[in-house]
Amino acid sequence: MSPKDYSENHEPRNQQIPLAEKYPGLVVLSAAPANAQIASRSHLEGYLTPREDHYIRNHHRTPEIDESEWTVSLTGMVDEDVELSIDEIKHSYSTESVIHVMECSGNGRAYFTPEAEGDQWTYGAVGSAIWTGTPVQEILDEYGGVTDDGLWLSVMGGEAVDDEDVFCRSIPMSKVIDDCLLAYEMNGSPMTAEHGYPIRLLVPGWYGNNSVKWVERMHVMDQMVAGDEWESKDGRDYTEYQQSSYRIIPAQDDEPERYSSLDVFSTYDQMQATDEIQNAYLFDQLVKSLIISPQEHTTLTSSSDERIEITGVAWSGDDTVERVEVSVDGGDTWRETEFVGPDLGRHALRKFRYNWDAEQGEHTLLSRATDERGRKQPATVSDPEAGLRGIETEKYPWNQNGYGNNAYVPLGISVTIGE
Ligand SMILES: Nc1nc2c(c(=O)[nH]1)N[C@H]1C(S)=C(S)[C@@H](COP(=O)(O)O)O[C@H]1N2
Ligand SMILES: [Mo]
Repeated sequence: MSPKDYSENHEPRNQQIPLAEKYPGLVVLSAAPANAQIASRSHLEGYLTPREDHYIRNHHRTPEIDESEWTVSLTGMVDEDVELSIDEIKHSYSTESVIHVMECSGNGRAYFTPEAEGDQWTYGAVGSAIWTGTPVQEILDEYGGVTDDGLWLSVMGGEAVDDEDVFCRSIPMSKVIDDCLLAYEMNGSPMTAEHGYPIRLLVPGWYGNNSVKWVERMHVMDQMVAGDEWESKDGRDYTEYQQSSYRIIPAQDDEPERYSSLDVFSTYDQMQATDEIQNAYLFDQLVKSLIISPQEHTTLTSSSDERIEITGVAWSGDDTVERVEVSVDGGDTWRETEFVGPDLGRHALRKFRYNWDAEQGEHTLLSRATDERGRKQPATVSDPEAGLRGIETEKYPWNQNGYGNNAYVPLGISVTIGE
């Protein structure tokens, strides 16, 4: 018997293995397309979520790709169109790594009443990984890509078959230049097929829907994908996931207006600037936190010299987490927590701790994070009738597709302190 070759070019063709077997730490919401979330908050305890425990969110089938045959084309406002091999992307440019907490914009959809359409993710469509790849800027520079502010890079996934909508996202050029990678490794290993093997876009700090997997083409444009040309290019729609999905659409709205360009990129700001943009796009992540310990529904004992430690994690988008408070009385009063452990950068997890001198009885524990611009998690999700477009008076706006929910009350836990 010859030894097995585990080199990176031999990513096993193991898609015959059922999803639940390949990812035992995940709860499968749907097997085809693959959608699965973390089974427990404790998966977020480390600074990195193991590759097999990182949530999966796919719209189409997972493609089986041979990396030696795959290419990424670069087209649009460039000197000349080119096709890049994975080998060139990996070896002809510098290599950078970034720790990024990636959250699906549908995370927390399960807490909408009435129910919003789509898979009912609770808190588990979030994971932290160190992503390694090539800065997109270097590739654009090499081939004369125009990188002025106001331009867009539309990045297209290669997994759609027949007349399926192409998973395509237009990313503002300023964000591409500052932060984006064409990533080929996750936590130091090649990505699994489900996470985008052999190549994906990585947009640090932004909702997962921006980090296009199985990248097949990058197109430099002076607008986002919008309009007839992109709605029926070669018989397929490239605009669905930019212009129709991944928008904040309150109950009273029909189809959202399709903008060809924007100059406000913060999701939060778009949600507030209701005169300019009626239906925000899901770009950077809203600030959020989760208590990890103690666990839900536990009975604990407390004595005067041994306090109970409340720990958890917080993350945000392009603005760092500045502060996390906890409440042990369901939100009546709040206490300041301290950050513990290293600050691994603005796109990484922040861990917090509070030593609780607990009294006997039943307690509802909540955590609430604030980012450096003073934006706090709201308490609950609004009723659809409220018609909100942005966060107002402690309410997260109910929206048709259940996106972006960062309200803290549904994430709370209850514990009992015994003698
Ligand atoms: N090509 C392509 N890229 C994609 C998707 C997809 O369906 N197709 N899903 C997106 C969404 S909605 C999310 S949240 C992330 C999930 O990445 P993960 O499965 O590695 O966690 O991938 C994004 N990139
Ligand atoms: Mo997502």
